[in-house]
Amino acid sequence: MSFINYAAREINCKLVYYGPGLGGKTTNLQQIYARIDPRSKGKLISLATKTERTLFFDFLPLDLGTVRGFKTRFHLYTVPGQVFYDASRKLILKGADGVVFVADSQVERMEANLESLENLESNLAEQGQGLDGMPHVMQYNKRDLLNIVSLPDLQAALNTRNAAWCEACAPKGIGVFETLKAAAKLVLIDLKKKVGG
Ligand SMILES: Nc1nc2c(ncn2[C@@H]2O[C@H](COP(=O)(O)OP(=O)(O)OP(=O)(O)O)[C@@H](O)[C@H]2O)c(=O)[nH]1
Ligand SMILES: [Mg+2]
Repeated sequence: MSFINYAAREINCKLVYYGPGLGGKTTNLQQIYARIDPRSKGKLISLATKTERTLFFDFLPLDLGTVRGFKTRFHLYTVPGQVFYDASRKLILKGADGVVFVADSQVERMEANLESLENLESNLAEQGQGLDGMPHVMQYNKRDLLNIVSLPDLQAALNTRNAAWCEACAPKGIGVFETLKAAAKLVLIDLKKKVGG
């Protein structure tokens, strides 16, 4: 649910990075944060456990240019991927304008990918939404590792809706901005539809 601030001529959009634990969501945000123009970013807030796993959320307000005189500001969040943090995921997903699903390409994480995708769909359903109506991008992360699932198999298993997708190696910044740009574009197209033009 984007928030349009007419006084400030600013559109605020919420983009949520979703996916299985240790898939690379937080790494995506860290890379974006490290590489973006300091003038266009806010503070990166990270609440992590002692072992560096995200407990609650990362938050990065980010300006991505102007749309018809309105500045677009994207707020990026990551959910905690570990199965038992579902309450946090539900909270963070509320009001999302778009979702990036960060899948872990490793063969042994396919089940976790599928479980997380199902969890995303059921949490969206709870708030009266579906993945079909939600602008989203599939990111196939960890392409640098050896024991990974082929692209066609990932697509067949995870991208049955034929959403935009991107291969990535998040710690090296590969695919990170491509994913963000694709997601931001979809969110803005959706927003234009909703405001009628
Ligand atoms: N080799 C490799 N390692 C990666 C890649 N992306 C992330 N990692 C590593 O995987 C680990 C987990 O990454 P995070 O970004 O913390 O994963 P997360 O999805 O935020 O995990 P949760 O917060 O538990 O949901 C870190 O050690 C990262 O450096 C990748 O593309 N290749
Ligand atoms: Mg994390």
